[in-house]
Amino acid sequence: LLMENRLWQALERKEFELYLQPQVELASRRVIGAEVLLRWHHPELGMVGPDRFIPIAEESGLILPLGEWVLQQTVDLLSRWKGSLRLAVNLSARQCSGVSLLPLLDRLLRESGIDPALLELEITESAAMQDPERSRDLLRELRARGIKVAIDDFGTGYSSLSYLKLFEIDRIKIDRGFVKDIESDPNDAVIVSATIGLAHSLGLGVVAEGVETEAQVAFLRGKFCNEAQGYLFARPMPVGEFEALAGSLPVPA
Ligand code: G
Ligand code: G
Ligand code: G
Ligand code: MN
Ligand code: NA
Repeated sequence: LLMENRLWQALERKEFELYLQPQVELASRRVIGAEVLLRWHHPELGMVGPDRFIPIAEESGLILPLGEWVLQQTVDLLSRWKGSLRLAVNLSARQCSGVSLLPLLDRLLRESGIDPALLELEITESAAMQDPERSRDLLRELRARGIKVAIDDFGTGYSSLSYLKLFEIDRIKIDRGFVKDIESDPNDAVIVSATIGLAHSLGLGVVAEGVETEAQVAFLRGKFCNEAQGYLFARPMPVGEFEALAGSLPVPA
């Protein structure tokens, strides 16, 4: 409860900050965008990661005003950048099942005039499968507005393939749990390879998450994986650092 109260104050006190983790085109290593990852500067605890506060925010309902703040900040960045770089925002289950997301996005798109295709929303299988019918309608509405939709942590849910059949999406993010051991674990190599092939066959983009080694890059390029994200390229970083990096492409490995 203490943590919960502090979280509500944190929003008013502007203790949250967007961090951006670059996403690169694998063939060129050019930065093509970033995933938005929230950070909390707690006055006593220091930097607190989202794994520790997103579940509490989700439980308490704070995720709605917090998620709105994240989307507003993200759209402000896209508006300031005027084109080319994409930003991907994580949506929680509560944001997907609520009624406020579409009106919020409509307002943000109208006020900013940004190209909706530069905004991508990441939804995990487990969040979408809490209410599949509703999620299907939501994703359809998002895509009707030109907003991109990615499945996050693909392969870790209980229904990845039915998800592909049920939902209209633009991109698959291969969970880093599969990428981690592609060099050493033949099963993971097969799973990643098949997922990339599946994405291509369905006309979807594919991002490999958690790329940490050149050997992983070589494997992924060999399978024609389009895009990647991971510590090899860059860790999540403050917006100013990302802007400096994106101004000096490509990323040195
Ligand atoms: O950087 P990492 O520790 O940065 O992020 C951990 C998890 O927190 C990720 O799985 C990510 O999906 C989640 N997360 C990060 N930022 C946000 C956010 O703004 N909203 C939601 N709902 N989840 C987030
Ligand atoms: O405008 P310029 O040629 O410097 O842009 C270089 C790259 O940085 C482009 O890919 C551009 O899209 C990207 N970029 C977009 N907005 C910004 C920004 O606000 N700051 C920086 N440094 N780069 C940006
Ligand atoms: O939403 P999602 O769970 O996919 O969020 C990405 C998470 O993965 C964040 O916590 C981010 O900090 C983390 N991450 C990003 N790149 C790497 C990486 O190369 N290795 C590891 N171990 N974690 C990563
Ligand atoms: Mn994500
Ligand atoms: Na993920």
